[in-house]
Amino acid sequence: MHPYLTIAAEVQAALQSGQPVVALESTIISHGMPYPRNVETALSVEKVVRDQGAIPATIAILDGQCRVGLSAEELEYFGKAKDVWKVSLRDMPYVISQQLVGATTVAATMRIAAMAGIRIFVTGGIGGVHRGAASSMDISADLTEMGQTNVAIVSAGVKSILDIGLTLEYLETKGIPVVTFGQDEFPSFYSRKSGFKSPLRLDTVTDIAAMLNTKWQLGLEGTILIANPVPVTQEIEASEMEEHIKAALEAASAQQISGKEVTPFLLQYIANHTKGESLEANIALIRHNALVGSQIAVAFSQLK
Ligand code: PSU
Ligand code: MN
Repeated sequence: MHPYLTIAAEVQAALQSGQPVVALESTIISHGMPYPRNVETALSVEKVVRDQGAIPATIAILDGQCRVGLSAEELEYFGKAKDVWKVSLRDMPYVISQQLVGATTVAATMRIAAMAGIRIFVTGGIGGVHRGAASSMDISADLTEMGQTNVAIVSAGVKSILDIGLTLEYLETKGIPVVTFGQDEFPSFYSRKSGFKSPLRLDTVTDIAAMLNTKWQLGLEGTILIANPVPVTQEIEASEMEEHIKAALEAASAQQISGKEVTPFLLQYIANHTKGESLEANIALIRHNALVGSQIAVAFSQLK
């Protein structure tokens, strides 16, 4: 066993017996949503995973350990505590050696999931290439990690606080397949549309599981990004979101927000200025990703 890895007994048992396990991130809990909806969502997402016959494993950093599988009390703590670090790859050795509390981003979550032997990871939205990256060089470590770690990601596409076109280009450069589930257009988180055609499309979870198996058996390292569009009834028009995104970007620039604070700032600003509508859409799409991701995990476990 890895000296910095603690896997919950239930998750460990599932991994040993080849049962499907779904990894979940914690930045979304500590930095992505307000309390108490964040904790309610984390618990309900775990329930969706269980209802599909898979075991949920929420990942975070606690007491100098990478933790895989949290208790309800621990989820509550991550949702409530004010001093939780947002931990991407570069923060891991600091937060772990200093025994600080850390919520993991997509990049750190997938790395820890891989250490534990989990192959499927469900989240809301990934980080990517930011608008204005040509001068800011703000490109999320999620993207580089996705090029090298063999954990599939189910997300609702890429939030348009990012430059979606440049993010898709970067994914292509890194050799990362992008597959949209059930439609031709790549979705943009709150909206089923983005204005960009998805590089690939598959319509069944068994086809997605087969593609994952094929990629990794070929020795091609890295993720497959599975884009799962938000349910029609919860969708927010891209044009409506665009106003709020523009305002958020202007506020970030005026307040000189930089580095790891950029993404949480933009998310918070948009949540505050859309009167809860975006929060409801956010919760609905994560639950839907958990449903589809768990079905993929079940199909994948039956292949092996
Ligand atoms: N995008 C979202 N919601 C999120 C995040 C991104 O729509 O919660 C979080 C994820 O944890 C992601 C991280 O991994 O932000 C990316 O942060 P950065 O851009 O600083 O790499
Ligand atoms: Mn960044």
